[in-house]
Amino acid sequence: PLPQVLDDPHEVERSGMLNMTKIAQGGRKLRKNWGPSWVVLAGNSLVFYREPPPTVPCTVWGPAGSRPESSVDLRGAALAHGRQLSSRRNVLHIRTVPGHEFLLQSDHEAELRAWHCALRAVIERLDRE
Ligand code: I3S
Repeated sequence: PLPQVLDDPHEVERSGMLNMTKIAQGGRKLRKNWGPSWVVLAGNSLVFYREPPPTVPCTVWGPAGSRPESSVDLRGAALAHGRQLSSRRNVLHIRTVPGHEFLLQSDHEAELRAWHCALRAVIERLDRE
């Protein structure tokens, strides 16, 4: 099934390149596997693409027709600093209701802080809905 965000491309809150690793899937711990990802925050979802769109920053969506690598529903998700979970700097930890957990990281502190604010705002909005 297509992620719900594709139904409404106007709701993109933020997009950009981040380093990402999943650390748990359905409550089961996974081995870290850090890698770059094009991340799109839109609607109630966080969507991960392997590649950025070809015309950054004109296009906020992934490459035309490209399929996301994965996406998660942020309703009820928990957001926290990830500093206890990684030796990297500027790390965010997200845990979703079904127990999927991942870390997002940027070498640029301001970039990660902006993601933190955007994610917090979306999660708080979803909590009120
Ligand atoms: O939380 P950990 O186990 O210290 O995370 C590190 C390891 O996953 C390591 O992989 P291997 O154990 O397969 O060699 C990764 O290469 C590191 O990047 C992980 O630590 P950081 O601190 O980068 O999240």
